[in-house]
Amino acid sequence: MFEKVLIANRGEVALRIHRACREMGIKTVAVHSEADANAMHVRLADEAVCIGPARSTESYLNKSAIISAAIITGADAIHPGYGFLSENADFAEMVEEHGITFIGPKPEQIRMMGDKLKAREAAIASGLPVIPGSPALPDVDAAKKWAKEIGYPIIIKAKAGGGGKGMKVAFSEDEIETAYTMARAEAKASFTSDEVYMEKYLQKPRHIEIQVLADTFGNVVHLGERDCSIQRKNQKVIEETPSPALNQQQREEIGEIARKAMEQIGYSSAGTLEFLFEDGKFYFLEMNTRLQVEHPITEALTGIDIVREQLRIAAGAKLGYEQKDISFQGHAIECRINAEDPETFAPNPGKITEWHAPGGLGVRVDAEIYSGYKIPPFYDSMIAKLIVSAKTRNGALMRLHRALEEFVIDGVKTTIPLHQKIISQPDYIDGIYNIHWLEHLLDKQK
Ligand code: MV4
Repeated sequence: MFEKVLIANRGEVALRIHRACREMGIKTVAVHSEADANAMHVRLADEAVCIGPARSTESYLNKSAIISAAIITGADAIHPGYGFLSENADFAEMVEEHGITFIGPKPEQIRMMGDKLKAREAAIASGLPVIPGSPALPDVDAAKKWAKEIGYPIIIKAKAGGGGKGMKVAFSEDEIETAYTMARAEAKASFTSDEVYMEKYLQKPRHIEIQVLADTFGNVVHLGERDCSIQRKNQKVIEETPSPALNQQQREEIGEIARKAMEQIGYSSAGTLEFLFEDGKFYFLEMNTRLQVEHPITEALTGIDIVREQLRIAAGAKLGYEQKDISFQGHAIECRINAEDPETFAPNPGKITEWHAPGGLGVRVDAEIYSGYKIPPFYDSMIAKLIVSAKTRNGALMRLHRALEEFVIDGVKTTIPLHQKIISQPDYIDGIYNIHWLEHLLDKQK
């Protein structure tokens, strides 16, 4: 096992990784920007290195500063967390070139999944169901030809995309030219490539993802699904598992399909396969090769520490269990709590004057906040994750009401009132929602 791991991240995920390392007897190195000198992950780590100014391009995205910090402190592995450099194949490669282990999949796998068209091809080859779609579209005429073939409505996506950027929908041929031109321009502005492709547009899907774990010996297990349909502007707000939309047969089928596909691809580490689910059918969307924000709800059902497994796999250990050894117990829901105005969603950084996290049976709070902590204005506004679990969905919902009520965060506005509103809606209570549900709810209340 590693002796010392450098955590190339900040916020709750830095603390999350530190906790897994501590329990495994691994020493930790925190890296931080000048703005994060007082952060909890910096205080708890065995060592800390300042890697640059507040702006993340000069600190948390500064590859050579991070690798230098690892060399200076003698860290034998780097965990990238989520966001920042976590899905940067060049960084993973650079880390390995310096004789340091990158805690994640091989750079080639990160690179392949980062190219949405290549990921789609790999998905098809490994038996995953995909949405009817096109190859790369060189011009508007090709776009029109493929749209006729696929049938309207269609969606044009960036090959190097993800996260919803550069996506344009067209409902008929007269909308194609604008959609194509705009998608291409957005892709050029945001990504390394301006190539685009097309898929049939699904109008009311749910977003369901499958968590997998794979070791470097070809052993793969899936850890079930997460329903992440409650989102706003491509940012997830609440996630739950199991999905209220699936029956046991659908759940086992998609889990097994995902597991076999990962075997076929030769994937290793933790990963997540994203699907759209509509009218009883799954369609592969993309794969995330990193630890995800919402991983704790899966941990709540399976009892498996996903970060610990990432560390073990990266150190060359075998999974040591099979699919049949994994059991799923109860129901879990996660709320992402942001320092934002709950109505306008304007970021609201500042000093936390009072902090009291809820507790009790089935309640987990992942955050790195303390009373008196000053949230810096330079980063993502997520300040805490509240994860509740219980034997049933209703039990988890009741517990979530209780825990949200108990939460005290003073000094900044937070999205706690938004969560209270969402979980009081009859449709949410009944589990009836799709990826547009929250945005519709917010529109209605304007
Ligand atoms: C789609 C889609 C409908 N049909 N593809 C958005 C983020 C990117 N990862 C893929 N996305 C979508 N792709 C087809 N063919 C709808 C979305 C989408 C979405 C997907 C998942 C979660 C939230 C979403 C919000 C808006 C659109």
